[in-house]
Amino acid sequence: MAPLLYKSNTSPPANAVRMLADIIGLHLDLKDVSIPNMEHKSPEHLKRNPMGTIPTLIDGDFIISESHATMKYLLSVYSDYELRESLYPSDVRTRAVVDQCMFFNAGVFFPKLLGCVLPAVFGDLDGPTEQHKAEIDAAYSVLEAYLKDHKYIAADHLTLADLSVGATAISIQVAHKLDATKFPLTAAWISSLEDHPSFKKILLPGVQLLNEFVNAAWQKNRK
Ligand SMILES: N[C@@H](CCC(=O)N[C@@H](CS)C(=O)NCC(=O)O)C(=O)O
Repeated sequence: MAPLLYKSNTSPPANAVRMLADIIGLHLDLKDVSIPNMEHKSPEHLKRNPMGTIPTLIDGDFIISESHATMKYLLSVYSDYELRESLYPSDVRTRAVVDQCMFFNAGVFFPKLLGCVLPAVFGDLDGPTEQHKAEIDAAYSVLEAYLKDHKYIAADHLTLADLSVGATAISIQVAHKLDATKFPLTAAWISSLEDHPSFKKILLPGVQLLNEFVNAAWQKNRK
C-alpha cells in the first residue's frame, strides 16, 4: 500500500514532502486536512500527530510528522542510492550544511510565514506588519549569505534543503516580496527552483491558492 500523506495544498512543508516523493518516483496517497475548519486539531488528527500540524505521513503501521523528518524517512526507505546520495549526501560536512538549512527552515524561516497567516485566519491580523516584513528580510539575508558559498542553498546541486527552504521562500512571497536588488543571489536561486518540474507541478499551484486564501483572510479583517 502507498504511504498516505495528510496535507493541504497550501502548506509549504506538505508540498516539500510531495516534491521529494515526485523526485524519487514515489506515489503517495493524499488526504486533505482543512486548517480553517480546525481539522488539524481534531481528536483523530491529534491521535496521529500530537503537534496538530500537517504534514503527517502514515506508512503501514508507522506514523511520522514534521516534514523535515518525514523527507529523510521517505528518502531512506524509498529512494535508490544515487538519488539518496545526491539529495542528502553522506559526506559529513555537506550533510551538516543540509541539516543546518533544514533546521533554519523549521525553527526560523517557516514560522515567519505562519506568523502572518494563522493570526489572520483565526484572529484579526489584516496584513503583514512592518515587524513581520523586517523579520522576513532578516531571513532573506541568511539565504543570501548561504548562497554566496554555493549555487544551491546547501551545495552546488539540489538537495533536500532546497525543497524545504525553497518551498518556504517561494510561498512567503505572498506576505513580503523579496527585493531582488538587495538579495540578488536569492532571487536567482528562487527563479531556478521555479523552473524545476516538481516545483512547477506541486508547489507553484499551492502558492497561488495560498495567495488567494491569505489575501481573503487579511481582507476580511480590514472590514
Ligand atoms: N516544522 C513543521 C511545521 C508544520 C506546520 O506548522 N504546518 C502548518 C500548516 S502549513 C500547520 O499545520 N499549522 C497549524 C498550527 O501550527 O497550529 C513541519 O515542517 O512539518
